[in-house]
This record gives sequence, structure tokens and C-alpha cells, in this order.
Amino acid sequence: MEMVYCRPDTLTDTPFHYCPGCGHSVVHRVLMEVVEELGIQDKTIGVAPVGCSVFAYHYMNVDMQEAAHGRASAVATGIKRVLPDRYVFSYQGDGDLAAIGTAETIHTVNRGENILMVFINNGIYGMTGGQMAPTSLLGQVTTTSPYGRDVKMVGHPIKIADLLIHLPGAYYVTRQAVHNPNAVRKLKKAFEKSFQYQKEGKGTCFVEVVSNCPSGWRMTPVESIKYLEETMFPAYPLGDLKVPEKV
Ligand SMILES: Cc1ncc(C[n+]2csc(CCOP(=O)(O)OP(=O)(O)O)c2C)c(N)n1
Ligand code: SF4
Repeated sequence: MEMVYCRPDTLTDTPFHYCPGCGHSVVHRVLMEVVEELGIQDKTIGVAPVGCSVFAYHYMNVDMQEAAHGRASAVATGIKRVLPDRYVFSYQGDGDLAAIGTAETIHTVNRGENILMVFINNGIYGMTGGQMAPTSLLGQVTTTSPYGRDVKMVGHPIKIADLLIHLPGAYYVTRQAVHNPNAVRKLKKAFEKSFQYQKEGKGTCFVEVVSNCPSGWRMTPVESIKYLEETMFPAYPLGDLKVPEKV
């Protein structure tokens, strides 16, 4: 019988703890599928964040290192510099990468560290109960913005990928999603390209995934996909933001 679907060896047998419908689990799967298909499982090192994906090291069957909140790209920098032949990625949420870790994010990309940074933007602090993140949308109701995000009080949503493209160290910056099969296929390509560029020593590859948080958003998984399509994507348009110049 032909095998059409199976769990990749790059994922452990540990069941995900994520809420039903959460994008984290799909991104884990896509990332690890790419690692398996490229045959780089023994050469890949991931850095897990603080946030809902803090247990990424339980699920991803590659060498993993935990980092303090916001510091994943700094830790990934150290690992890559000591072990330059490894494929190194960091995996962070928006509270981690675009709030407490903003300095590390900007300086890592500015240095052009030869790593892949995976950025899960679900517009909220999922793990801690749905507080406003720097990426929360204007008017978005969260536990810390019960009347909706107010621009006068807390400013505009930070489009961190849009900022990073101006740094020369950013080699490839793209914004993707996992809300349907076509989006998953595109994300897979983005990860494939990022590992290829890393092999070629090109600099920082930054892959944002605009994702959902049904629990933090107080929605069913189906409602959260609708919210992604109708509200999140207009604010965070999908597609490439910076692609390598063709030689
Ligand atoms: C130094 C420090 N400050 C604050 C916290 C509390 N904290 C844990 S996770 C988190 C935010 C996580 O949000 P995000 O990065 O968006 O990830 P998500 O849970 O949504 O995937 C915060 C503020 C912490 N653990 N350590
Ligand atoms: S709280 Fe949100 S981000 Fe965290 S696992 Fe649940 S749905 Fe996912």
C-alpha cells in the first residue's frame, strides 16, 4: 500500500499541548517536514522561546536549546558562531520577539547572523492569558485592552518584518500563514529557501507566520480563521517583503 501521510521522524511522538486549532502545531509540523526532506535532522539546532511554544524542544526531534524570554536570536547567534556548519533556527512568538526581545531581534538581523528566525505573530500574548502584544491590532480587545487597543495610549501595531527589511543583514524576509493548504505549501517553500540560503552563508532569513490564537482571541478555531482572513491579513499582508537580488 502506498504511504501518503505519516508523522515525520523529525517530530517526536509527544502529543502537542497546543489548544485545538492553534497555528503553532502546524508550523512545527511544516518546519520539521522541511528539515526531514532536506536530510538535515542531525545538523539542525533550534532555539525555543518563552511563550506557548516554550515546549518546542519536546516536539521537534532535533537538537534544541531553551532561551530566556526574548533572547532566542541571541542564543541562536552564539550557537551558529560556535557551530557554523549547523543549520540554526530560532522560533518565537510576538511577545517574545517583538516586545521583550526587540533589541535582540534588531541587532541579530543587523549583524546579518546566518540563521533562520521563525516569528509566530498571533497578535497577542497567548501563554499568559491573552494580553495585548505590540502586534495587537488597533481596536483589538484583549485582557489588557478591554476597550480595544487605543493608539493614543499604546501606539500602533509594530510591523517588525517591515522594519527589518531596511537592515542590510536581512537577506530574505517573508510573511506567510498556515490557515489553509495553499498557505502551508508556501510556508514550506519559504523554509526550504531559508535553509538553502543559510547553507550558502547569505545572512539572516526571517519568516513571519501570521497565525491564530483561538483561546486568547476568545474564538472557536473556525472563527479564528475568519478573523485571520478578514482582519489580520489586511493589517499584515502576506507575501515576500525582501527577496535576494537575482545575480
Ligand atoms: C522575563 C519574563 N517576563 C515575562 C514573562 C511572562 N511571559 C511568559 S510568555 C509571555 C508572552 C508570550 O507571548 P508570545 O511571545 O506572543 O507567544 P504566544 O504565547 O502567543 O505563542 C510573557 C509575557 C516571562 N516568562 N519572563
Ligand atoms: S493560548 Fe493561543 S497560542 Fe497558546 S496554544 Fe492556545 S491557541 Fe495557541
